[in-house]
Amino acid sequence: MTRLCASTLARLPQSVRRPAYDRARLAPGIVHLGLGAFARAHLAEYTEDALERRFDAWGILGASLKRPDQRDRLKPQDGLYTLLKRAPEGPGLRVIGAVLDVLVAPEDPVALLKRLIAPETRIVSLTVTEKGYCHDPATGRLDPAHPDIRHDLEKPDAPRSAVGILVAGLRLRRKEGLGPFTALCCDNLPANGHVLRGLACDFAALSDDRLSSWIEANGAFPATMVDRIVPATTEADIAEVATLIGLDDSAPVIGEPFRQWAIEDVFAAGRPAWDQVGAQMVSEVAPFEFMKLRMLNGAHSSLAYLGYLAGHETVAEASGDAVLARFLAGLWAEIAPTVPAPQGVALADYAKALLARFQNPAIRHRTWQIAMDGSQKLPQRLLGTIRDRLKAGAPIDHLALGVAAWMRYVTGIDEKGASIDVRDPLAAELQRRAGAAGRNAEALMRNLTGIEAIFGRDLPGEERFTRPVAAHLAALFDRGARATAASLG
Ligand code: CS2
Repeated sequence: MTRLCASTLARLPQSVRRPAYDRARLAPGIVHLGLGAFARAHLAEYTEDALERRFDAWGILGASLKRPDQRDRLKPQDGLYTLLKRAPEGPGLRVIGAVLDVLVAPEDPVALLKRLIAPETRIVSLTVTEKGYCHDPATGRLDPAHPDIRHDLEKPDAPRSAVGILVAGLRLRRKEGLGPFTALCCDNLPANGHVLRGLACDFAALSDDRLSSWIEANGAFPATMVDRIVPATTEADIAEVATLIGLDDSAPVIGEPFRQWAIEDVFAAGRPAWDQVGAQMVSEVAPFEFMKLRMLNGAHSSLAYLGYLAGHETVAEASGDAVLARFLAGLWAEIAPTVPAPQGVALADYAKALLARFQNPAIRHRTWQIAMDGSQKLPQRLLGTIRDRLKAGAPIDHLALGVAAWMRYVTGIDEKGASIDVRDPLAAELQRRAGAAGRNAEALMRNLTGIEAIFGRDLPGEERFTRPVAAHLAALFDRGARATAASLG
């Protein structure tokens, strides 16, 4: 079958939406670090809409920080790819044109730095996942001992971490007398703009205090809340897209129809007209972020661990299980009082909409995928909520079960005795600590809560936290995830 690319665009069936602007005139204004499926289904679609609304030099140049596969798939397609939106009532198809090219940083770090100091680069956006920030998830501060950070301090002109790349770009721009680009964090971190600014300043200060002060004074790091459920693309998706569009596309992305983006409107050098295509430009992102990280991601992670242990492959299956759906309702009832609702939003409606999104039968989002990197996710998804509940003297039964399910999951053995492929930057440490405890719930809870980068210094000594977690953990070992969730009532 013929491949999707600029010269075959015209062959798409009428039903497939395609770029409604002159792509040949599009120049890059955004460099995106970590051009994975999420960014191509979220930032790139908003940018595509903005280009159609008001054409300007806001093409996206992607940079992969590790592997070449996105470049290898997208380059032969001139950057074009299909966004397949899966709704219960049927699919929607759109070919996105906003991505112009993809660089692979480790192959040619100098080419990437050149792009960062090009005057036309006005935004550097990032989706590098939680672990990509080389920080301590419990405190949000840079981990100066991280191997990538140590590497970048030694080789500042060939950086490989996202923070090292950003700071190298800012350093060179300062040297050239150029203003900074806006660094736009689009990852699920709390206060993500503020955290990224801190990381950039911390990193710069390790070699040059003046650069750190310059970044502090001049840098632009808007906070954002990003939302769209985007499961990893499978071979089956690739085959289905080919049938639907009549062309081969090696790089389609799959997403739900829902999308949301709240952005703090503090850009250093302009931005696309995202506000005209549905993004919410706000002065305070925090209420959106609390709502999303705690209600959506907190529930997603808890459901992923419990659902995986209960034998559910996808979120739709897990949330369609009456016992787990009831668990979710109880969990949201614990989370909601800790969330200051954004203006005009009723949290009960938000939770109802979340359940419908989770249950979307057209999306196959694997519990295993969401279970990944729990050590980096737990602090902002569950532990902050738990701290707030404890402060208010409120019960944390459901939240504690979410944490216990993570502990049970990282033992690496499922309820049938099969091994679990635990993916986590701390996997070796988790395995060591879990292995030493065996099936002793109290010991396992102690060993894991002892990881300060996750649980901080306070939680291990907080009996109102450790007691229910250990009790749930014992129940998970004895009776399994479903029965334990059912016992919460
Ligand atoms: C998920 C998120 O993989 C995960 O951990 O919870 O990717 C989630 O799908 C998105 O944040 C939704 O916006």
